[in-house]
Amino acid sequence: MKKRHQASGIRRQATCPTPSIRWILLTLLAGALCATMFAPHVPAAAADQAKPRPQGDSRRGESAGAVAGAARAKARAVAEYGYRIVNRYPHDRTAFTQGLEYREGVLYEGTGLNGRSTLRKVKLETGEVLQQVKLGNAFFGEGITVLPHQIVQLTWQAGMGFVYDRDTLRTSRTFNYPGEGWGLTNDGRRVYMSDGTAQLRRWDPATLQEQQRITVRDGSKEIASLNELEWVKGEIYANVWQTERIARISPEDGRVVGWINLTGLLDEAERPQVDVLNGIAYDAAKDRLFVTGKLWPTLFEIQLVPVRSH
Ligand SMILES: [Ca+2]
Repeated sequence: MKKRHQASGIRRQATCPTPSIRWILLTLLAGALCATMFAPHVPAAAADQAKPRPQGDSRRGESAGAVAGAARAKARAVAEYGYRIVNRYPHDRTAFTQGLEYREGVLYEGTGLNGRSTLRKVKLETGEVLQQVKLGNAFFGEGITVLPHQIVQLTWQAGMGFVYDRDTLRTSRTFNYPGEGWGLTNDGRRVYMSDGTAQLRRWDPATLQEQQRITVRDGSKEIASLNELEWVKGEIYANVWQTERIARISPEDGRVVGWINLTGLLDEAERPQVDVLNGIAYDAAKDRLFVTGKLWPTLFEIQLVPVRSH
């Protein structure tokens, strides 16, 4: 527009009678017309976009902030899983399950409650107890883990654990630890132990001496009441006491990398007679995952179904 006004202004002055001035004016007029005709068409918005913005431009700031926020939210989000029931197996309704593992065709189970605590080998398909030992009435049995030649069992508040010969289930020794005993598992090189807090202890499997503790967190939130544990393909699975959720935990730093939601696994009609979900076992040879609960009538083989991935 500005150029058009300039051109029309020149046209209004083109009545000057002097030939040389007229020639100069005509030349200028032609130049102005050419400039108008061949100037690139730039819409106002495009022109505005083409301008370099100062670094503090508010719109650009909002956009970068939104991107950063979305990235943080994505980093915080952990994978979520539901489940599909693959098989149902009978489970002893009187077994107050506190520890569960599967090795070479045998289910190993530790049970709790004073006067009812046991360590047992169970036939998966039938729930038949193949072999068992009872703990003294003073002991409330807790988590177990199976080593190549031994089985380790915790007790809840006695601060004492038992080591059994894997074949005979005879007690070979006892050991002590501070605090409460809840869950156990091992990866072949290290034993992991839960104590009801958000911490996992790492033990030397030969000495059962503590080497390290890691704190389990989902983002910045500590996840307390970690109970029964299981080593599954490089992660520690831990069911959280009084919930129907299993945390999938990185053993390196305690970070929760996924949640398994087992809501609805047990029929509502069976709920009044049972206690909480507790008990995870993994059959590494056949990639089978088993879960059950205290006094549950059923042990489930499940497959995880992703609900939300990273
Ligand atoms: Ca287990």
